[in-house]
Amino acid sequence: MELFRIIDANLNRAREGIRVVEEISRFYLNDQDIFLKLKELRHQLIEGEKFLGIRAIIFRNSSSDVGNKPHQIENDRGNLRELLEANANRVEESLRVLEEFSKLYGYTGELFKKARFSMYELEQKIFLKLPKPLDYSLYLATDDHYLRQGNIYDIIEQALKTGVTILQYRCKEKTDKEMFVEAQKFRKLTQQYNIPLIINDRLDLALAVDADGIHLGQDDLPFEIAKKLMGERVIGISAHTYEEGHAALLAGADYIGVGPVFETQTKKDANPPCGMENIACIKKEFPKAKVIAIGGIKLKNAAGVLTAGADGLAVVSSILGSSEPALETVAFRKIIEQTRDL
Ligand code: TZP
Ligand code: MG
Repeated sequence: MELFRIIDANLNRAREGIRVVEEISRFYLNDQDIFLKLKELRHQLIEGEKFLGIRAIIFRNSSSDVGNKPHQIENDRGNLRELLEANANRVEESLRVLEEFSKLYGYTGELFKKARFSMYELEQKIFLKLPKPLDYSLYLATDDHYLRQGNIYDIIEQALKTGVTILQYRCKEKTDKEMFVEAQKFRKLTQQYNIPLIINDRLDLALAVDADGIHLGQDDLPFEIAKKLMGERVIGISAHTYEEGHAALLAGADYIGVGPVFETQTKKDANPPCGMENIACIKKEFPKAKVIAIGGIKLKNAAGVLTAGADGLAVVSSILGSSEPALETVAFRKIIEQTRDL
């Protein structure tokens, strides 16, 4: 009888896990083929139960289940790939348990084994179709001051070639038409190097050039409105304080830019430096959140900022103002890779 509880628990776990994965394939990927295969897998479990000749639910006793303890509610969100992995693992493990325990009843467990292998295959298919999470490790933002110089596209190209992982077009004092022309150029350049392009402030411009996302400050459009208009595109929010960062992540921001961490000459209306404390506090509460440090980030302080918990370094003057932007970028990359290995 206790063994039937194991069968019941694992049939449920497998069904529930498949259902989650099914929803990803149905509503996110709109992939009918994968969706139907998962549905079939769920039906195979019903067949498996019949095959064992039991109605497992009869043996359920949730209240005396020693594993039925309330979980700590986590203030955390992963990404779709992580959600897929967690649920596919749950299914695969349950199918393995079903396979092994059904042997105790004199069955080969073949049906569950086959289902497990189908799940491995489907998991891989779905994984490859899901968007790769963005790499925020070296986030370069443009600046009007440097854009006035003719060769800015060359500098940005050098940076994209040598290790910048994300580019933000940030422009405060140009006409819409000028900004559109510049943003289009950055769109082309980033596409060439397969680097995501984020537009600062201007949602209309982001949509007009088909950017990958938008970055909003505390006084820009509210997150909910931006979300409605941006759909699946990335939304990043600037946060000066712990409270602002917390609110932005709870609202659903894909990342937050915390700063200015140090003194900066680049942003004229910048708040006083907030130091690295906020980064560590936010990461403690939201370990999976993407937290990017901005403001006065230099080679000399980069390792400290990453060690405090930042997932990425956002820089303007260090790279754009360098006489050797490619070397500067490579040096940042080296620090990032070294800190990752710690
Ligand atoms: N937001 C906060 S500080 C800053 C922005 C856009 C400017 C960062 O520039 P720099 O040159 O890397 O200090
Ligand atoms: Mg802004």
